[in-house]
Amino acid sequence: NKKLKQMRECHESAHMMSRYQYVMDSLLCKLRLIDADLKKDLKRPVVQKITGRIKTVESIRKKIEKKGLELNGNCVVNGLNDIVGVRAICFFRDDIYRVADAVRGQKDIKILKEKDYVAKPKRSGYQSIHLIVEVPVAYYETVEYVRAEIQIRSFAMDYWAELDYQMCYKKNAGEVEAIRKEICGYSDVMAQMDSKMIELRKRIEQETMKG
Ligand code: 0O2
Repeated sequence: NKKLKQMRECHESAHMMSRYQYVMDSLLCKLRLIDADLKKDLKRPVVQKITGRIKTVESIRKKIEKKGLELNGNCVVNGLNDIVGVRAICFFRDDIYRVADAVRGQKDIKILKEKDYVAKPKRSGYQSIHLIVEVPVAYYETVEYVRAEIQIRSFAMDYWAELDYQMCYKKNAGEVEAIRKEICGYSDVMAQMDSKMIELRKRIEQETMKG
């Protein structure tokens, strides 16, 4: 319809795209700096991978329909916070909280909302920390604030989420019900694995301290 056509034109305009690109790049840089600092402090690798994406118009359209969201006059979708999304994947589960703390400590970005799906996984079994942030984009005389989502998760949680995404996440209810149930159980297996790996790392740290 007319509104969606308008949104498509607006989303894909050079102005919007460069704004989203800027926000994504600055968040990626931030995460790289945070990783470098943590690595230096902890004297071991912390972040395994950092990625980012800008949501496609097709994906925005689907989310608008699914959630019944409204477009406002400036083609901003009210309630859609993740057009820009970045992700930090950590080797160990306890490090995701260190990365989240470091993000909270950044002076130039504002945290609007936090979701801890690690402490309380989603019904699907999905685990991750999500921080909804607002990033300033400065122009000559004005500053615009753009929302973005930072997902922080462990290597094991990421492995689970990527496969769940491929096999279940956006499928219709009923279509993959049995698979969904089974994969949900493996989310616990990932959590156990994460705990075990922390135990092993701590044993090595103790040995190193003794020696
Ligand atoms: P895509 O394709 O990754 O962009 P809310 O804030 O509660 O109003 P929202 O934004 O759906 O609603 O928040 P939520 O539930 O925290 O999920 C945001 C993103 O987390 C999703 O984005 C997925 O990337 C990921 N996610 C959430 N639940 C699951 C899950 O069960 N399995 C997997 N694999 N990923 C999940 P999008 O826009 O849905 O998709």
